[in-house]
Amino acid sequence: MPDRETEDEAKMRRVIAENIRRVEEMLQFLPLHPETVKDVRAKVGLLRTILLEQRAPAFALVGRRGAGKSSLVNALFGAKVAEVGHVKSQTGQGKWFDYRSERGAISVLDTRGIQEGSRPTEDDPAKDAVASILAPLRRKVPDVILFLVKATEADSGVDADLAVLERIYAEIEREHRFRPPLVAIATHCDVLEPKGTRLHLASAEPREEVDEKLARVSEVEHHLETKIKARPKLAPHLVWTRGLSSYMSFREGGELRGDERWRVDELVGTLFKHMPDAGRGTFVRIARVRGLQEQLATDLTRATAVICTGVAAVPIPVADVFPITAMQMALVAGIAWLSGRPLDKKAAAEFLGAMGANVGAAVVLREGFRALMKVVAPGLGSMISGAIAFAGTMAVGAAARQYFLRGGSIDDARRAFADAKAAAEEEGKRQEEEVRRGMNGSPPPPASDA
Ligand SMILES: Nc1nc2c(ncn2[C@@H]2O[C@H](COP(=O)(O)OP(=O)(O)OP(=O)(O)O)[C@@H](O)[C@H]2O)c(=O)[nH]1
Ligand SMILES: [Mg+2]
Repeated sequence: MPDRETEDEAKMRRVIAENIRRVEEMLQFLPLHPETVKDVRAKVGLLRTILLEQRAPAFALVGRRGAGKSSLVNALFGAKVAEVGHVKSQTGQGKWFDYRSERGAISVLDTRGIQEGSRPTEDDPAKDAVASILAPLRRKVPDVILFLVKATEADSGVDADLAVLERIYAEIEREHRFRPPLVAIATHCDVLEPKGTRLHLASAEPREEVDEKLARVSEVEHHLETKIKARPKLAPHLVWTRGLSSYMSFREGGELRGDERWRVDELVGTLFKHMPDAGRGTFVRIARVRGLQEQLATDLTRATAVICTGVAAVPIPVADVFPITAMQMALVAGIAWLSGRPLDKKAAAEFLGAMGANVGAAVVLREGFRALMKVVAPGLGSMISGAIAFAGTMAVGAAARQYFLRGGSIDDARRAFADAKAAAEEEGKRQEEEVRRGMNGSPPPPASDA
């Protein structure tokens, strides 16, 4: 659950929760094939997780002083949230800390001081630096462990760090019976020779210089990967080894002065891939990688469309229209949220209304759902067919992606709506047929006149 929730957001969440509950209740009574119900239930689960059960993603950052742990946190946010540089190494480290922006928080366990090994800490001489990091790992398990090494120092001392990493894995395994994926990162790749060649602006640099630099990056990656693969306790968990640069420069006040990040998007993609759904929504809001926002929004759209097809199979005319519209509104609100906006019911309703041909926002608010229904059910008065519910929902999702994620105008969104609706019609029919086939021996729902 995102922090600092406004009253509006809390209200929107309650509305979504209520609708999800209704849909789940309905599923019990639907004369659907158990397999279909299972599928719809799984999709409802995804919706619930993304929209209602979001939490901060949790990363453990393992790396020695100056490896670039704080810089990496800033690189993920694209803003200064962590203090970079030469803050004096503190003893008694090892606490989960929530770095936050208005878009959400990432929970980080910073292992600063870990390479100081077994030197006792001031406040508790019985504990060494590693032990002080193991304690918080018992309280909370990281989604992913990130191991950071300076590209220029990948040769020296990596073995000592990896020994610490093994202890960390052993502790997590013992405590949680879980082994988080391991992502190995060579930081500071921008300062590899030829130093002046800018990897983040590679197309503007001489080809052979870039190639030379990339060859050095590969060398470091290979070295790092070989070291990790040689350790049977770590090797099975390693999912990614890459060199990158997280260098960003900020003015006193925190505004961005220079951005030399290279391959951070790739890292974001990897972290996204290897974290549970509950952290994904918050993560794509923070990291703002368009492709991942789109991916999650597309998953949500499809899930909602399938749910609506199932709901449309309820043989009670009024029962289906309300939840379908409500689910679509939740979808719009969810996509807007993924883009970084707050969850906002009014904005979602206005947007849905604007997608209906002549339905202005004011009318929508005054007439409420009756007006909204025109969007999905032009021939209202009877049931919505599953095919229309499916295509309409796919259209709503496409329009919301166009508007909220790609910054299109309302007109662009309308066009996306129309295109997606036409494109989804065939699939809608297939989906509906599937639902009908799934109805065990019960009569098919009355045909729609739309
Ligand atoms: N050129 C370059 N500099 C980097 C990169 N990552 C970090 N730095 C710089 O390296 C120094 C140390 O980075 P930090 O992010 O503070 O490192 P840290 O691991 O958090 O260090 P401690 O908190 O002391 O353990 C800072 O001056 C950063 O600006 C990078 O990818 N490229
Ligand atoms: Mg730091």
